[in-house]
Amino acid sequence: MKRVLSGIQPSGQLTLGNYIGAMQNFVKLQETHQCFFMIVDLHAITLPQEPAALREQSEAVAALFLAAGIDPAQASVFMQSHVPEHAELGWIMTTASYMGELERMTQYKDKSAGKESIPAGLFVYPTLMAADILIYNADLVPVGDDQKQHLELTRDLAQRMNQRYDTELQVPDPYIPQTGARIMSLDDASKKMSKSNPNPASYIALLDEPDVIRKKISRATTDSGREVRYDPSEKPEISNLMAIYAHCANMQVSDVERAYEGQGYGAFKKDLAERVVEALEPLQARYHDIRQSGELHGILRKGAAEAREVASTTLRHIKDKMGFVLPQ
Ligand code: ATP
Ligand code: LTN
Repeated sequence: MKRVLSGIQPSGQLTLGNYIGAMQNFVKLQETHQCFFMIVDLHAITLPQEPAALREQSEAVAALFLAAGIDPAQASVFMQSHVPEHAELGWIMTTASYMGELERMTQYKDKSAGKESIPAGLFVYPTLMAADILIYNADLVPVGDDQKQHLELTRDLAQRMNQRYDTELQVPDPYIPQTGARIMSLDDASKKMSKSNPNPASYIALLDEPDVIRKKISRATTDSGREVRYDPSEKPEISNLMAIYAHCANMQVSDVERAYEGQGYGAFKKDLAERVVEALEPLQARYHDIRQSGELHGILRKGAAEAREVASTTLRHIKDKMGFVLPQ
């Protein structure tokens, strides 16, 4: 069975962008692949996190994975920090990478822009991500569009290691949705929807109450004109809302366009809010059940044990090939 690995940072409340860009594919792929899905807490601390918030958000992301439909009997769900092999291979991958290639990463450039002192962890972030993926020899990595560049670096690092040390690391492929790979911010369609945006009106959190969702959608900015037409370059704002609609209602954007022919933005946005509420309600109900059930930690323990079995074998293989004296 081919392998899949992906992760989401517990750096805030998960948004519809995370759901549409990544989690919906996690759920789909678990049917046909051996899957590892983790909460990347070691990545989240590349920007300062308040300890109580980090703990709460990490548990919330784990519960949301399950609420979205990830089945712990089919996929391994775990905290990155519970598998210490990630940090160790992360260091090895840092030594295999060059400053120049890390300096080119747009996520690094965006997140460090305007900062007086740039945390070193932000800079080496992609080498830890490469370790996350290579340690499972993942074939596929379901992510949103913004992670494409990190995946390319991961592929380069895998090939470099294979050439230099004769390791047999799998060179992974990204798995990116055709529409919805980049859900944009509700207040500015030139920026991606992001859970760490300080303005909560810019995103829909998966746990937003129905009335909050309705309010955020009614206030979302829209392009001039009134035609509900999918055209991301000419009409980026309405096209973004149409992509959200299509994913929540399980339709094609072309069908959404047809359904709203001759109708204005007002009617469309009203219906969109209801489609989003309907899509999130069952997920929210399951989320609350899971948080109350007390089963989360057992599931994470099992997931980490499954993950460690694979991760420790790969790490041993890499260290052996590199010339480390292995403990006998
Ligand atoms: P942060 O703002 O803290 O960087 P984020 O919201 O970008 O967080 P991540 O944890 O970095 O979320 O991403 C988790 C997954 O969700 C990744 O696969 C990422 O590509 C995807 N993703 C994040 N935002 C979007 C978006 N707006 N549209 C589609 N996919 C997204
Ligand atoms: N860098 C990703 C999160 C992430 C990830 C991974 C995704 C960390 N490790 C491994 C896929 C595979 C992000 O910022 N969205």
